[in-house]
Amino acid sequence: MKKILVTGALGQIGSELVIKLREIYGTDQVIATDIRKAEGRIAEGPFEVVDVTNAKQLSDVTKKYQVDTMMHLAALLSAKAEENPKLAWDINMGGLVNALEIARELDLQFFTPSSIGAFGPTTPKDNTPQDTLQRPTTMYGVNKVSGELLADYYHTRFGVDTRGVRFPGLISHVTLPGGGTTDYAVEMYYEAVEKGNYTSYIGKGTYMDMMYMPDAIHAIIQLMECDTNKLQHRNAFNISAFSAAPEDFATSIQKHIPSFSLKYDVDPFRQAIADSWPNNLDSACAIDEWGFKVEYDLDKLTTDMLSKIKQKQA
Ligand code: AKB
Repeated sequence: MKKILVTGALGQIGSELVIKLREIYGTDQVIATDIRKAEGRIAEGPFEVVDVTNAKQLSDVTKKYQVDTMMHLAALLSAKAEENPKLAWDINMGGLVNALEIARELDLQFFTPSSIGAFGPTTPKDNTPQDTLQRPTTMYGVNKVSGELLADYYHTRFGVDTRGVRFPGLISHVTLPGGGTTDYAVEMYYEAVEKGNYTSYIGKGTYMDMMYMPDAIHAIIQLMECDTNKLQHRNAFNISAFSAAPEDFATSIQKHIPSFSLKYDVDPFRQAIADSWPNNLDSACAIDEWGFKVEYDLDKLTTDMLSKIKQKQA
């Protein structure tokens, strides 16, 4: 039976991944860690406060629980990283290299996410290939490309079983994202229910890849369970559920809330980040190598998001 340590467990992905992993492998088999104290359902199982930039603290907790797998999620997202590039380097790269060193020493299976942010303005924008130009212009992107290369390096040089995906914007009703460029999509659903309108900081016609959180969680688990011999692109599989611009979300929401209205007040800072990213990725390698598949398209996601947000607020 797997024993898994998750860093950044209170974040947008971690808070749902830990619950799912505990359902599958058992509560005591999944050790949640975060720089903040445990809260909500995450507090119902093993939890430790860990700062991933503190190598000894991370190592001590990993050894204490004798885990065989690490899922390293602790990181700053794109907009936050751009506001504080040095801090982003310290957390995103310092935390990652600490985690990889522990994986090497203890022979752990290892997952860490990359992102559509690993691409840059010179990357082909449409049907972005798996293997292509990566010259990102953001600190987050620099961290993500470096992270992909570092994780590949730990596999080829030390034989660590590293795996990862390039996540698109992730949409969830459980934990709000913080400091990302794609966060507008989540905000739009909440404000559609609460106010009936939304002002988007991302401009009309700006397409980015998106995915509903249950599909993202499923993808992580599927990739980690996959036979190692099937994987050629270990650490940076392109995956996407659909590509959408703000007006596409609005049209989908209007099928449930006809009076919903969308306005724009573009934030040049986050718009510039979005403009440097692809419009839509080609997920063919993930489909071929480990059977990546999603359940939610935009309209199915909208139906579920709106009903879950309404239930929460009832
Ligand atoms: C962000 O917007 O920073 C993230 C991402 C696409 O990596 N959601």
